[in-house]
Amino acid sequence: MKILIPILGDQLSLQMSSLQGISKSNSILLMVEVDEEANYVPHHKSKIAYIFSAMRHHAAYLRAQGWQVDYITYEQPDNSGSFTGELARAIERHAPDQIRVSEAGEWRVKAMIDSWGDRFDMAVHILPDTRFLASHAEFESWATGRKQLRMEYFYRDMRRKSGLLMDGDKPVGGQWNFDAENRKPATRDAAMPQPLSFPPDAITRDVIDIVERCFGHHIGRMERFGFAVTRAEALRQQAHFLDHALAHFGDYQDAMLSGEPFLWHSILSPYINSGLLDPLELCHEVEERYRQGRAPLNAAEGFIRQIIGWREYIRGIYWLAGPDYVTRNELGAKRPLPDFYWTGQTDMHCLSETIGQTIEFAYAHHIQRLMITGNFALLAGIDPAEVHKWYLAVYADAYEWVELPNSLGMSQYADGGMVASKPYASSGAYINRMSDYCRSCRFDVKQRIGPDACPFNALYWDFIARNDARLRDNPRMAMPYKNWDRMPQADKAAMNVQARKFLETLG
Ligand code: FAD
Ligand code: DLZ
Ligand code: SF4
Repeated sequence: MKILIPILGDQLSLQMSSLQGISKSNSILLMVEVDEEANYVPHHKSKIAYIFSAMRHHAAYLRAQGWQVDYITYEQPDNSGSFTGELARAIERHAPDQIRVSEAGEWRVKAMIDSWGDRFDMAVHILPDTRFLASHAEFESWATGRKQLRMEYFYRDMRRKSGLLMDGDKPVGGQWNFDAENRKPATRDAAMPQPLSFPPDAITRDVIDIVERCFGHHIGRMERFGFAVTRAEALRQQAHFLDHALAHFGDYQDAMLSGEPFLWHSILSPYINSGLLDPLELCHEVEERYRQGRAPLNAAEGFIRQIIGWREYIRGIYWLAGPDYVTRNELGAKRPLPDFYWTGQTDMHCLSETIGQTIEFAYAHHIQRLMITGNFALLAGIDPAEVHKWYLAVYADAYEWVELPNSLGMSQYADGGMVASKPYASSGAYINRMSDYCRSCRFDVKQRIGPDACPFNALYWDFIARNDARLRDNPRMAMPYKNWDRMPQADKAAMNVQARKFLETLG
């Protein structure tokens, strides 16, 4: 019995379900660099280079472990450009009896894999992706019958299930969530950690050349490409984070500083999502640091919540919501994405800083994504489908299952509150409190009206006013509407004019 096993670009782990319980001598692993995947959105150049290089290194690693790997490079002359086309060619080459594959991470590729059985008239075994704590069935059964889905309650179940930070059946420290301690603004500090940067080896340099040649028009710079491209390198970044950043991860999780893209974040998401790192193994390491007294509880709990809480919850929502989720637009936002999202060229310093580092590193941390680029798009009424495609393109960690509920749901409220209990909308005051951006901005964060007024201020009140019918009844929006109702009519009108004038400048 000969088995052909496609390994997708985000399945770079020896633990994949497709590799368990079969003989290496009867199996051929198929890995393909294809145009369809590289171009379904205009991915950041570093993202493509990272994935191709990590795939090439993983193929070498698999071979060293005794697997037979058939690897098709992007520039191979007969490369058909699609998963299905490459599978067809591989079937001709190897004449397998069976195809075996771990399930895809998104609806688009799932539909493709679901069609293979008929198309190739062959048994196709699709196995669950066991890199997650909750299966699809478990998430569905958790969600069934609940009036509102909230991450916090799901997270508590995941704590119980994994045993992470538990004392028997009680949470360590007597509390499930220490988020209230995790909102400190940061000051620049000589001891601030920087993530490791891995100099490109010959494989990565080749891939960077290909990307420059074939995707030169895509967003991004690769001069400072420093991603880990093997599991061994990713484990070094993991250890570096645990040793140098975890202890302050909680305190400064929401902070932003000019010229400091990484702060105390882990910079591990590309590796976790593509399979080089195991999320649960990482969480156990984090707990271990806490138990050894090397990281405080607010940091360890905060980090573990991001992984077994938010990451798992977001995946659950993606599959629960179905393939039409991508079309949701609860607030009816229609404006096109401003060009500066692709160039970083805007006078608004918070945006130029966040987008600038995105272009440079294919990275921005959560609060930058949520409260700078996301918040601006929400306030300005940008079409959520365009916002989604931007996030999917520009970040090295972006795969639809994790990006879409975060962008369309959490940040744009386009799902009407499935992910977030209220819109993450804020004026300039929040940005000023959590960052030093406003100090270097040509706009004045304290002003609401006039040529120097921070655009976020009038846009915020314009957002509140134009979504009155949709949001006023949300109990978590009671305060903004109370303040809006108290505002003198003349101020409301001036704010509206200010917002309109600004929006006209977006084109
Ligand atoms: P850290 O701050 O160190 O957090 C640790 C880990 O927790 C991350 O590596 C990640 O695996 C996980 N995590 C944290 N928050 C989330 C979350 N909300 N959803 C899922 N996992 C989370 N994350 C992605 O992995 N891919 C995306 O495409 C993506 N798109 C996003 C789009 C928007 C609009 C927003 C608001 C968030 C998005 N996130 C996405 C979540 C989060 O911003 C990133 O996971 C995080 O910034 C990655 O950087 P880090 O590894 O340094 O994370
Ligand atoms: C994101 C991406 C890119 C840019 N290129 C490839 C590729 O050439 N080959 C591949 O197998 N995977 C690639 N990926 C990741 C896939 O898009 C991802 O594995 C699927 O979307 C899984 O759902
Ligand atoms: Fe951003 Fe407004 Fe602050 Fe400028 S003043 S950095 S636009 S929040």
